[in-house]
Amino acid sequence: IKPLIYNTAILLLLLSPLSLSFHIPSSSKNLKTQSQSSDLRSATSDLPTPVHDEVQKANSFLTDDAMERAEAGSKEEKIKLSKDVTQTWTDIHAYAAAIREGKTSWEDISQDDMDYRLKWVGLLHRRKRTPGKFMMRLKVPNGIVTSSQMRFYSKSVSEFDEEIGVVDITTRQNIQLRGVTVEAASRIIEGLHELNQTSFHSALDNVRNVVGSPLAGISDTEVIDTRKLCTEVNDLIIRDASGAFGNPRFANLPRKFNIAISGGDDDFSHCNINDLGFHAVIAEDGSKGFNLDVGGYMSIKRVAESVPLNLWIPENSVVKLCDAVLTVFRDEGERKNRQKSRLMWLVEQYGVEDFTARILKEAGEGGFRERQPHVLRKDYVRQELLGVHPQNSTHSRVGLHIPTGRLTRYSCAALADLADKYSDGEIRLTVDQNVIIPNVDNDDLKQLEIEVDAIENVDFTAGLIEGNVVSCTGAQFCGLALVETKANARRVSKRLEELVEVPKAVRMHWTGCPNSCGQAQCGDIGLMGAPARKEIDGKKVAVPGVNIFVGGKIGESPFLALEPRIKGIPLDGEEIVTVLAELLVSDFGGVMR
Ligand code: SRM
Ligand code: SF4
Repeated sequence: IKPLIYNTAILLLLLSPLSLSFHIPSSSKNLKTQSQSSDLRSATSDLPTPVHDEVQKANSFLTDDAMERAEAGSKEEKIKLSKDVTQTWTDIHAYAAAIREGKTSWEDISQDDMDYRLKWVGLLHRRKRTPGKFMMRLKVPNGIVTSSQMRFYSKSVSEFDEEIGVVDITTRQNIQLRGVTVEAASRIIEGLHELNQTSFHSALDNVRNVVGSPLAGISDTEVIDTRKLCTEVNDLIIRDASGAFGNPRFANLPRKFNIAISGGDDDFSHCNINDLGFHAVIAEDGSKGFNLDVGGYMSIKRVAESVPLNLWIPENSVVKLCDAVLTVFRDEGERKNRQKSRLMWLVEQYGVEDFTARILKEAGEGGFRERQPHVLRKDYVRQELLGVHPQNSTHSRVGLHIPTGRLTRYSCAALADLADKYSDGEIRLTVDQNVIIPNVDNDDLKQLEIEVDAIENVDFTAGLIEGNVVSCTGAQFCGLALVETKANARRVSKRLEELVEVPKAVRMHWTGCPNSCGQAQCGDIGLMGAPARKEIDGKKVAVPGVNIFVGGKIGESPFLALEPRIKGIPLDGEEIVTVLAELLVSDFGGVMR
């Protein structure tokens, strides 16, 4: 009887226009929408099979306690409760169909769907900067992309205006497509699914892209190859019990959640700023596994470095452990004050020891042990990612610089061609927003260099300053930005490269606001959007500026520069260049050219 009831319920739900959240205000434009409700029904009548049926809604996984707290929780919690977020996959098809048939426009879609719930399928409405257009955030576990996927990104954004139809590599080794319309969104996601990739679970209160080592499987010093693990953890998050994309179990978390898996001594994944950071360590008896750090995060109100647990996890229990932590976080995490919803707050509420006991209870048997000693080998030097590096006696990996991670439709297509020709179709992304072409035959390196030189926005070689810039999205697309970042980062680093010679790489991290998506506190130099004042015509006026952080460290001895050393430097003009040039000389051994 039960399946019959549920199936009937689904049918009714699908046929009901009420499941769609078009908002019905009183302007004449929207009166059009009301009069079109029957049209809308016909537009929705041939909807695709929804990903989930009634028993599998995200909210049905909340415990009674979590549900009560969500009901009394933040406005975001209420939006997630008022319509299950898993419904958005069905909704986006219906909205697209209705718009394509000229029956409505994106402006008639409720703001709760447009600006919030649709994030569950990876669609972030850029209302402030490009109204009606989305950024679509994908999932790229371990940052590994195939040439077919890269070509698909190019094709997908090619139907949008050239200026906004671009592709970004993110600081989580991930891809974002821009300029996406409602009409195109569901089609693009279906195309991704055909290529075994998704945008689901990438942007709402979900687990973000699982970051791994960009040198997995191609580094002599690696302890554990992170590729399989990142895929397995990603599958835990994004796939339901049948293996389909979209997992209601973890679709309504209290907040975003970051997981990083480091396969060796370089910690390319930045474990210290992730909610879960797995450090590969060989146990005293020779078995492979990970020490676990928890609670790292950055936000406007608080930047917290992760804390170590007295816990070592065998390689084959990582998924189990992630499952346990996510379950505890989903059921017990804060749902009222979003500034206190990140995992660290729950860890602190328990205390580190009790938190460890709680997640172990949830996980059950898994061969877990006490944290294992890890001593950095004496000859340790962090491996370089950019440039040509031997992989074995016949092949090399080639790290290409992508200025501020921004790719055009043409550069994506060209990268796909390069990968097909030189690396069996494989492209790797890094958290520094660059790419690695692995497995290149040494005999082909010269030809590869010639071909890369012909591609816009892709550099075979880059300066020690320009090549090490990281930048968040900034004001071009991000509504939270205080300043433009990517264009400023490129202009300023080019000038600095001309002015100062530095003895080694200087990592400059640009971030448009204190959310620190560009991880300013990790940079050798971090630049964070902030108010500044400048004298214009004898008067001090407010202009966009930056606060400057100095001394962040990544890798095996990470350090977050929590307080800015210099504040309020205007971004336009030369002052920012002068200030940074002085810093390069005073702190980084730079010499003026
Ligand atoms: Fe972020 C919000 C972009 C990595 C901390 N981040 C946003 C939004 C979604 C805000 C918005 O709606 O506009 C930005 C979208 C702009 C756009 O159009 O691209 C945005 N964050 C990014 C990306 C694209 C920056 C980049 O150019 O690479 C990165 C996407 C990563 C990914 O693939 O998923 C990105 N964001 C980060 C990181 C770095 C990291 O994960 O290593 C952080 C700090 C680490 C962390 O999360 O703890 C970060 N983003 C935030 C926060 C502060 C979180 C908090 O707990 O308060 C916000 C604000 C929020 O979530 O409410 C935010
Ligand atoms: Fe936007 Fe601020 Fe994140 Fe930059 S740091 S992408 S400006 S939210």
